[in-house]
Amino acid sequence: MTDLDITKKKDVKQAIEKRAFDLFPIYRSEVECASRSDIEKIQLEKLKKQVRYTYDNVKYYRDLMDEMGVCPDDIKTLDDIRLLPFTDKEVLRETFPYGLFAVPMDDIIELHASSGTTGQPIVVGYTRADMDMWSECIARLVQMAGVVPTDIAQMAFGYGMFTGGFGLHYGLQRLGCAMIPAGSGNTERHIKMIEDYGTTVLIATPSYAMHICEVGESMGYDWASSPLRVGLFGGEPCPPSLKAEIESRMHIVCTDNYGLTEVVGPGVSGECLAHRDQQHIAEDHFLWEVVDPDTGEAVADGEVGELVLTPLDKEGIPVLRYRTHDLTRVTTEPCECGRTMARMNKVRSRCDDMLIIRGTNVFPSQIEDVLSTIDEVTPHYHIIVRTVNGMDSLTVQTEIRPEAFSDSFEEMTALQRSIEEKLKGVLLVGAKVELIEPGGIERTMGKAKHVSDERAR
Ligand code: DLL
Repeated sequence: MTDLDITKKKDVKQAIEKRAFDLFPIYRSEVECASRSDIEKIQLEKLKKQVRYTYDNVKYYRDLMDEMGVCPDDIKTLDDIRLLPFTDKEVLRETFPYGLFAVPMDDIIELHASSGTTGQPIVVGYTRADMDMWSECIARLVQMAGVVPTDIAQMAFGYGMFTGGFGLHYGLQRLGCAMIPAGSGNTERHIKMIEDYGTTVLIATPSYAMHICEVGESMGYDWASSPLRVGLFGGEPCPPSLKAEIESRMHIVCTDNYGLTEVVGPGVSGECLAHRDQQHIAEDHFLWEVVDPDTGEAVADGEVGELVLTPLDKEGIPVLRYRTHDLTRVTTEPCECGRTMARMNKVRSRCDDMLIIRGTNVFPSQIEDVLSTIDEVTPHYHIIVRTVNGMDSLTVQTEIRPEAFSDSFEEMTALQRSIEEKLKGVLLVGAKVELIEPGGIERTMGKAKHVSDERAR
């Protein structure tokens, strides 16, 4: 067992299969492996300070808390967080650009922004201490995937205002990795760089990683003998079937990591290799709650609900109880990997991405799950909702694998009908399936857009 080396591509999968997690380093182990009572002690101490800091420095929160009759001294236990107001993305839009900043611009050293779906951007600012904390969180999560200081890491997230690019960049550098700031796009060049520079770690959205994989294959690149060993994904939901497919076709081990601009960016939580469908939350920096999206009340322990996050030591823009709209459940059971930080289930759906089709609730992730069970189709799909004769009409475009593609009309129609039936069985509402020829669904270099809702509002 001890002769396995997790920096060797050939050994890393075996180490995971043998569950030899002692071979994977744990950075800052004293915090990541602390007892629950120690974690809660750190959280309470930080929460009290953070609420005081926010009240004293952000007029928006001071006015709101005064109106609610809550003061920072009311925070005596972690449960007292429920006395505080929630924050939603709307507030960041309304106070754009700097209304929620707690420090003068002189103390801000970097800005990031997210465009969201409505077009009005939100902007966040980081102080030097924020950047330090952020890099620290990233350095931790990349190590969960077995990244080590000697790795060569190639960035395929976009840089610019997107939080993913620079976030991962600084954290990997903090660990000591050599960063290749390639950015997203120019896919053939990415493959050439992996080979030329001996890249061992690739950072991308899972959609873009899939595309890089396909382009490599079409160029005749042999992923099995490529130096690449680890994929660091995030920024969008990553269905288990997609991760497994990328891992087997690219011969790498991939982790899927979660975060959001308003809270810090990537670094909020990261997948360890012991539980491939969960991510450890950096609980010493982010206090989590899971609430009922309709009532805002806490759900029972371990139940699914909306994740609410409060950064515990952010200086630039210290949001309180941020409503992520992401649906998950959290467990505080210690993990086989040695970490004790709580684990959240991978986010597959948001409370605001539910489609109501002729009165029935449909989550895109349900469609994704059905498609992932069908051998003949690729992970690429697109959902279109329209109004036809005054009624909602749901169309699912799914791309056929080259080896399953046939000129026979009968065969293709039979496949289409069987997918329609499977979808109907799960969604309880009819969907029209369109089979798209191999390569026919548009590829993305960033986050995939799987749904077009073209209904008149
Ligand atoms: O996407 C942060 C990030 C970048 C995380 C790169 C990891 C790697 P935003 O652009 O603000 O920030 O989008 C945040 O994206 O509320 C989730 O709905 C979704 N999201 C992010 N990561 C994941 C993930 C970044 N691993 C929003 N799984 C979040 C599922 C994710 N959804």
